[in-house]
Amino acid sequence: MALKTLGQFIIEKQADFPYAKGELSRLLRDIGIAAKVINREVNKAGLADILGEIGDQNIQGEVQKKLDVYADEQFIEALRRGGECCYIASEEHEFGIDLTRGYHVNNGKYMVCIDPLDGSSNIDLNVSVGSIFSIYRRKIADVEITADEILQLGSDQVAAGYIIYGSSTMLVYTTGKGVNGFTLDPSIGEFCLSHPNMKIAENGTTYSINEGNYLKFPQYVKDYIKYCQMEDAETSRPYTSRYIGSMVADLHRTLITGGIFLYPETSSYPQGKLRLLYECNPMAFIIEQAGGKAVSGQERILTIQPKYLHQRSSIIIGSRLMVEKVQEFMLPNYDTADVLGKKLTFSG
Ligand code: AHM
Ligand code: MG
Repeated sequence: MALKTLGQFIIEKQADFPYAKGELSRLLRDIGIAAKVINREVNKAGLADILGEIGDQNIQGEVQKKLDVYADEQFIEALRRGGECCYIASEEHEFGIDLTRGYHVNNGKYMVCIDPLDGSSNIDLNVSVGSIFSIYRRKIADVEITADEILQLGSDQVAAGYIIYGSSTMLVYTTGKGVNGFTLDPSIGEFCLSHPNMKIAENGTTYSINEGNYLKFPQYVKDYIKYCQMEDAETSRPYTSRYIGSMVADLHRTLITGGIFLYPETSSYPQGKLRLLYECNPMAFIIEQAGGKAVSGQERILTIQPKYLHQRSSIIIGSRLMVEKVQEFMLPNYDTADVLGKKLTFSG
């Protein structure tokens, strides 16, 4: 069977957007190019010290950068050169980057939020890391950009995706018409369609949460964890626990095998830890497009009004029935004792 590259696929899909003149396609292409360059560096992460000649310089005399800074620079340069993006919000920058000013002026229609290298604390451990992106259209063109123009609802995203740098490198994205996954074929240097029309199972048997925070969780999360651990043949419990600590990797598994991922509010992070604009919203868009669900408390992630750029949110995301089960545990009149069995007692 002939391989379909990301570039070919994007062009084919352009017909889905009658109003578009190819700008979004070019923007996605630019992101794909940045992803390949970042992939190359991530792949040789363990060699960084060996390849650098003196101190922090590599053999080309370039200063060696931490990979998350490097990834950030690659995305910004690719978006600046591509010309379709006018504004970038990145995890690595306190303020948004206005590309309508500076040495290469862009007046493109699109604004992009990025987490250039998510889970970067895992980089030295050879554990999968990822990049996440979220794309919005400018609401009002032809006027000067203001910083809060990027504070749109997640439901306004025109596209979102992630790249996982794992045992193979994949790019998964949606433009609101389903989710498609592409695997990088290193022999030809192209992302090739490998996972068309991805769907998440309605239910699953894997839960993913940093259980080290157990004592800091609200009661409904503690109760849900106990529920996952209890034996019940009918619902295939106890469930399996899997937590990599790299959101992209944990959600990629959740998308493929079904399951649930939680990063709830904790006593250390009362609003949740993960960032709404470039972590929760893009992942929520992808998982919803695959048939799953993503909420913060009882609220859909995609309808939370962002108030500032690095806003955090709690998130419960994955297979629809599992997310809805956690939401039941939140209800004030929910009879937890009845569900979990009266003989169990909970402490902490
Ligand atoms: P980062 O953007 O600084 O890499 O942090 C985000 C990461 C996510 O990838 C992951 O889900 C989470 O932080 C893990 O946090 P914790 O170590 O508290 O479980
Ligand atoms: Mg991150």
